[in-house]
Amino acid sequence: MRKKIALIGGGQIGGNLALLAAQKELGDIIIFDIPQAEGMVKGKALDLMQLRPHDGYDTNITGTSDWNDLIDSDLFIITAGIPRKPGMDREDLLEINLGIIKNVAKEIKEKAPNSFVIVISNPLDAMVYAFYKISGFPKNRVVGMAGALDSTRFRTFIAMETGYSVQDVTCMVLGGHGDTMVPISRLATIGGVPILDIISKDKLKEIEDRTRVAGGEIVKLFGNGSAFYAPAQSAIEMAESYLRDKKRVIPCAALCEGEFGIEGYFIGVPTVIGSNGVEEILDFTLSEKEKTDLNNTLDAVKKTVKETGL
Ligand code: A3D
Repeated sequence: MRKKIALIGGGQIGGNLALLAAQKELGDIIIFDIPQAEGMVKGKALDLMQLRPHDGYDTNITGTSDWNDLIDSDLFIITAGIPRKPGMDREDLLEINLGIIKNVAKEIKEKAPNSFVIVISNPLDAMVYAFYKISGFPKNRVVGMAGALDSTRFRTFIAMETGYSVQDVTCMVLGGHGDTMVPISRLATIGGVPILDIISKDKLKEIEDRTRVAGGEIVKLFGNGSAFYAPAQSAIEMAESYLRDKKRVIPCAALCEGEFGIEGYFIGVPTVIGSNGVEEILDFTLSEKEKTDLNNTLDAVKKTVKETGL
């Protein structure tokens, strides 16, 4: 039987999630949005159904604003909420998106208590925490998408700078999904060759700085709304690893209980995702500077989480 994939929020990211999930035949897809946007998600679903003959995939895609259509879904990806506008930081979205996440968590707990949930709505580290607290789901079934995107941005900028294939650039970005995120440049390689043997320290610093504000760079260019293609694909990699038990190692916002010395917060760490959801966090020894940076980003996450009042 095909898996049932529920996309909560059918806006920019939600629409692209549906396209990518369909093209990968991850399961049947339901795009959910508020009643005022029901026509929009039904229209997107129908448009995507009509794309299927080109690619030859047989998944079903539907749109709805009725939670009853989501009963027993296997996987939820949540983008419900508002995105940033120029001049806003992610924390400015807290009040509105928290109200939405609280409601979504209650519904998912009732309609699909055994599902796996990927949260994308911002401010990410606080929204995934709020979902976890309100749903009461076990920690292996709640995760936030951020590090996958931040790392892919870091990889992209390294590939753009060097001209080498982006496929061969490996590196990770840990910490909160904000300007305090921590690119772990020490471990970055291109085809296994340490990055600092290829580009200068100064250049690398420039790339790290650009990575930290990469989301804002796109918000400024758009003028209205935030990035959606790369965020959607980042979440799909996580979803695919869960649905196909791939056990990929992806930086994700997972609940730390002692890993990296962090207790009780969701924050970006290297996470193994398989059919049991978040199966493991790969803890490793950080340099003194990385430890300081991670504590700094943790402080930022704690501050936003505190504002949720949860
Ligand atoms: P957008 O295109 O506005 O789509 C959001 C959708 O959510 C809209 O269609 C709304 O109608 C819908 N919505 C609002 N309230 C509800 C509700 N109660 N139930 C269901 N749907 C609802 O935004 P987007 O897709 O560009 O971004 C979605 C979210 O992702 C925003 O909060 C962004 O800030 C966030 N985002 C996160 C990242 C990360 O890396 C974590 C990256 C990019 C965007």
